[in-house]
Amino acid sequence: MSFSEEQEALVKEAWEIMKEDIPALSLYFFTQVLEIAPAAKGLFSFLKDAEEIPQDNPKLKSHAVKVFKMTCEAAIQLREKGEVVVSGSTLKYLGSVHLQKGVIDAHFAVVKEGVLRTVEKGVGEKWSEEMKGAWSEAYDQLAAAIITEMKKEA
Ligand code: HEM
Ligand code: ISQ
Repeated sequence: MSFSEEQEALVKEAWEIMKEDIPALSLYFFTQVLEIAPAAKGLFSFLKDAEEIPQDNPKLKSHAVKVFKMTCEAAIQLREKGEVVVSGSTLKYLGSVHLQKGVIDAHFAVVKEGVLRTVEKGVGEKWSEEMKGAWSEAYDQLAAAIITEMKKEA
């Protein structure tokens, strides 16, 4: 299935809205991920020794933002090229970070659910099945690229 201009626009539209509320949405994103998989807390350096999710941690925010921005970039590439292309060095870095931290395939579905819930919350009444489909597709393709790299390095 190819990725349409409309789908690309839905991903971009959501991110434009979400950008305005990064602190709250970053917190919400981590809360969702940890609600689904509490053990994932131990994987993140800035969470593992904390009692609760820190309310104003720059690392937490920047990590959350990276996941959304990269998914947004994946959507643009999917529409332009029909596939997600992550530059070689970035992909190698992503593969090795996740491998080293002990991330497994199954975690990607958890983070996906966290991404979708956060977009839903972030965009409010603009949320739709079409928007969900567009984010899902872009995330899946990006995740597949990272997982392939992790397998190469394992
Ligand atoms: C680190 C992106 C999926 C757990 C990172 C970093 C990026 C990233 C860019 C490096 C941040 C930095 O050092 O500047 C992504 C993307 C994903 C994804 C785009 C999916 C498409 C996952 C999954 C897990 C995970 C499924 C498992 C829960 C982690 C952990 C770190 C990390 C534990 C290291 C955090 C630390 O510094 O302690 N990720 N990630 N990631 N990611 Fe992911
Ligand atoms: C995975 N990788 C990097 C950052 C993240 C933030 C929240 C949930 C999962 C993540």
